[in-house]
Amino acid sequence: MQHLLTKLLNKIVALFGISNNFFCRRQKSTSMSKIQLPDFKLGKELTEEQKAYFDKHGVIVFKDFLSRDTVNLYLQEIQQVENKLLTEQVDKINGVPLKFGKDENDKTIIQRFCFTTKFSEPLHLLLQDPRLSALTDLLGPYEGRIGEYEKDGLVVNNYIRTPQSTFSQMGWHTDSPRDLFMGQKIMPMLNVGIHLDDCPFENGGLRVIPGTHKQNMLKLLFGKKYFIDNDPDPKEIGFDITAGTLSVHDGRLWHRVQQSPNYGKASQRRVMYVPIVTGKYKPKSDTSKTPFYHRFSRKVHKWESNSPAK
Ligand SMILES: O=C(O)CCC(=O)C(=O)O
Ligand SMILES: [Fe+2]
Repeated sequence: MQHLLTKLLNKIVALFGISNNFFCRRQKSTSMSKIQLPDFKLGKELTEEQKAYFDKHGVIVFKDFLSRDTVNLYLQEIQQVENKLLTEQVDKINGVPLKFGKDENDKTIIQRFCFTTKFSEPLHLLLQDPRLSALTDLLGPYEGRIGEYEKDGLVVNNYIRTPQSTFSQMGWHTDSPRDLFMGQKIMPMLNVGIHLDDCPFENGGLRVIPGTHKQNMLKLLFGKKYFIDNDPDPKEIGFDITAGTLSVHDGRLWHRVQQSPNYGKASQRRVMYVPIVTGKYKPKSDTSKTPFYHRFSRKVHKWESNSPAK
């Protein structure tokens, strides 16, 4: 049986062209349920302790990456970009659909932006911060780069729980299979989150299962029902996030976003994400096609927004 499974796994690995030693390290069991975060600060170079922590858990959190003033500056920038995109009735950027919803005052809002740096010089400059370049070390031995023009570029997620919001949570997923939907082999990647609202654990937010970045390919693809499963996992952990915190998670890590128990402004959570990628440089442009998985995710969100759990 073990032999058969190994054969099957190897077939899948061969099919998707993934290097064996990348995915087949065994997942270590972990029973972290309480959040005990070391007080990491992000400098121009990572410390050995930070690297070891990330290697073990597949996630790391750095407090006070941005000051409150800088957070406010970026929030204003995002507001301006939103106004511009709404006025110009833009619904896709570089082939990637924007996600629209309504806030507590029934005003149309954009709940997921992508390639945001295209419209904002301060946000473009943010991605040149040497502290972000330092994070590429976490992708080692692969050579990483900040994906400003790749995948979805700098994403802004704006979660809010209102009757007509289309985006107040996100089901379990890893970020890896998106490569498969793009007809590419899975490459290692990191997702860097820059958090713009205070979000204590009790208000929902990011939940991850530490250590799952070392799971094998079968678990990565079939361990949970992608985006449909919103159920808490006994092994998941969450964080007390303050505005200006930076998080990094490995693209292979199982994660989700827990819905806030509050409604309206009190439920709002804005977070920017930028990928750290490796491999062939594949920038997107105005002529890029819409990836297939966006049609699927739209269906899930539509279904979610009509479900009684909201
Ligand atoms: O909003 C978050 O913290 C996570 C978002 C996420 O996992 C994603 O966009 O893939
Ligand atoms: Fe994700």
